[in-house]
Amino acid sequence: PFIENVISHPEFVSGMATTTMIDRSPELFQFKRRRDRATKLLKLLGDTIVNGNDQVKGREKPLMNLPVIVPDYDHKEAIPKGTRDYLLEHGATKFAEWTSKQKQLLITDTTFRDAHQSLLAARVRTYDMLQVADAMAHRAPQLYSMEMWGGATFDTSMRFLKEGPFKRLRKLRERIPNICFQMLFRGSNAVGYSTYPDSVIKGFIKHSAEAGMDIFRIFDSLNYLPNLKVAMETVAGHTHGVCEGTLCYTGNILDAKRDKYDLKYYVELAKELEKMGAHILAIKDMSGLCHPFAAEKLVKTLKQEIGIPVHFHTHDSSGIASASVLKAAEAGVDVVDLAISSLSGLTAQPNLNSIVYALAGSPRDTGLNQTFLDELSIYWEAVRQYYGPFDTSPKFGSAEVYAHEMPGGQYTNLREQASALGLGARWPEVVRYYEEVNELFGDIVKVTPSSKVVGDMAIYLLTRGIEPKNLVNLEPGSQPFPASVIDMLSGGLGQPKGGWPKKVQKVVLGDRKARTGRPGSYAEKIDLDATMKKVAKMRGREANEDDLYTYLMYPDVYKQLVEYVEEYGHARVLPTPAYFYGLEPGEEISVEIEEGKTLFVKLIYVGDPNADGFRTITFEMNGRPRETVVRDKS
Ligand code: 3PY
Ligand code: ZN
Repeated sequence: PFIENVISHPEFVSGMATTTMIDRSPELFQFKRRRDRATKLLKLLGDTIVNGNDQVKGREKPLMNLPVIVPDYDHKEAIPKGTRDYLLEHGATKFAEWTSKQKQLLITDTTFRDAHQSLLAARVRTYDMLQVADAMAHRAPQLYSMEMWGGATFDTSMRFLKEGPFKRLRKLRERIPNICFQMLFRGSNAVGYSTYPDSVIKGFIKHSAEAGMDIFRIFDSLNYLPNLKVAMETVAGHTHGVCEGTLCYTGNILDAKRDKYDLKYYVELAKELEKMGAHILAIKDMSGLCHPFAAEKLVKTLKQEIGIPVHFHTHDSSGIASASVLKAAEAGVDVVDLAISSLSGLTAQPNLNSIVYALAGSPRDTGLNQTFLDELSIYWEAVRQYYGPFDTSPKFGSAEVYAHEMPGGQYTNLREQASALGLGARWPEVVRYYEEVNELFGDIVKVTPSSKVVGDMAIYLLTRGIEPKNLVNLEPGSQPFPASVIDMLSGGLGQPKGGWPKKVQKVVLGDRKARTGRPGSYAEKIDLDATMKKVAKMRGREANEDDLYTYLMYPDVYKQLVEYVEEYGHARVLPTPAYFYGLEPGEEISVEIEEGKTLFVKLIYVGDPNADGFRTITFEMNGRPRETVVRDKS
């Protein structure tokens, strides 16, 4: 039973309490922890009510008028078996063979990762995913996988949502044990933007697999294969997981004038990836440049040239990517990535629900439950309203993407970054600079992190009024170019096809030397045990591998998160409207601060600031009045 405090402890009540009673009664500390949690929660809510959440400050509060209807499922039914059960039973090689043999078009749902990364600047919170997790496990066991981790979400979940990324993985895994989870892994850049030493890459992958990850889509932002080797070997050799070797698609294989990235280039890459041990080949069309006829040709050719299944990933920036998916399906692609209707299209993946409908009754019928998918769409449509301030994708599909080639996942983020720098009104110029910087760099594959470097340089040149075409006339080494640009042109991300343009490299690097080897081979070594101790010291408790690898990816962001949690507790327990926008007087929410322990919190009154600028905020918590004092920073 829950023991309220020392004086209600049975031993105390019996009059037999001794001085060791407190030591022998850990439940008393549990109470203290709960009280701490409740106090911190009120502080967080109070601070949000008075000062606003930094993420949405100064932006209009969105209309949140649609009811949130969480799809139901049969609570008495056992969770049906899914792809993960097959994988765990038969292993990755057999899993890939099974994939190849399926007649139906297999589907990866990207709603929990790429879709919101690409439409809502990666801001969707774990809370909103967990609400539908049980229903997904029960009613969508036919899904091939759910992409729900990696890419930019590892960083943004901490930085902007104040959540631990491993917590997301673990919580979802608990609720969805049957469908394969999939992540996007940036080769030797892991889930960061620079090169990590091999030991970190290996450790991160093994640990993620233990935490519940199944399918690892491993790519390199320049298609520089040596960067993929360590990650691919670790997945295939040291985990239960599936190694998805990835080629990043750029250019246009049907345009004879753009011959840097032609069909032959991709076939060679695919064959290499197969030789390197990929269980599956992914075509990663991160910008949505693989138009329907290119998709048809590419898939048909790859299916003839390699023996492993092919998984097609694209973005709908052009507005015609669902045609690419259907052409790929006709050409025999095994798996495709799609997103639930209300989080699909534009810079995200094409519409899952509509493709499922279109294929119903055809030889490639997906077997998915249309009714459930449509219920999910209604749920996400309502939840999407909460994220209004980040919902900045273009309003229509546009052929301009074929010119600027910006990845879907970068579009909303770069737009956010440009606005933050006061360049919001100059967005068309940002786009033009982006395109010209790509040419300056020799027409490279653009995907994180290389795409971020192009974006950084575009913004740098634009803010300084330097036209990209004039860059080669600058004095070498005379400009404080962004560190990311200097790093990339010195070989820090690896080598692009054909190497870096010499003149540009000279201007950017000045006297610095460029390297041409595999960056991971000269990345500074990291002592994992010593780092673990350092993290434990920072936390004042024993550290675990979730802590270690989160810290290794983003040391500063992790440290800020730890400090935040010490002050405010776990923000992830708050419903999303309360997290971003606080509460209105009279508004009540329920918050599960820990499994089975729910608080009902109602805002009663926000006091005027006192002489020192502090406001007292009165809440009602489980029916009792509680106050918190917050400094008004305005
Ligand atoms: C990422 O690396 O975050 C991407 O989504 C690349 O497309
Ligand atoms: Zn993508």
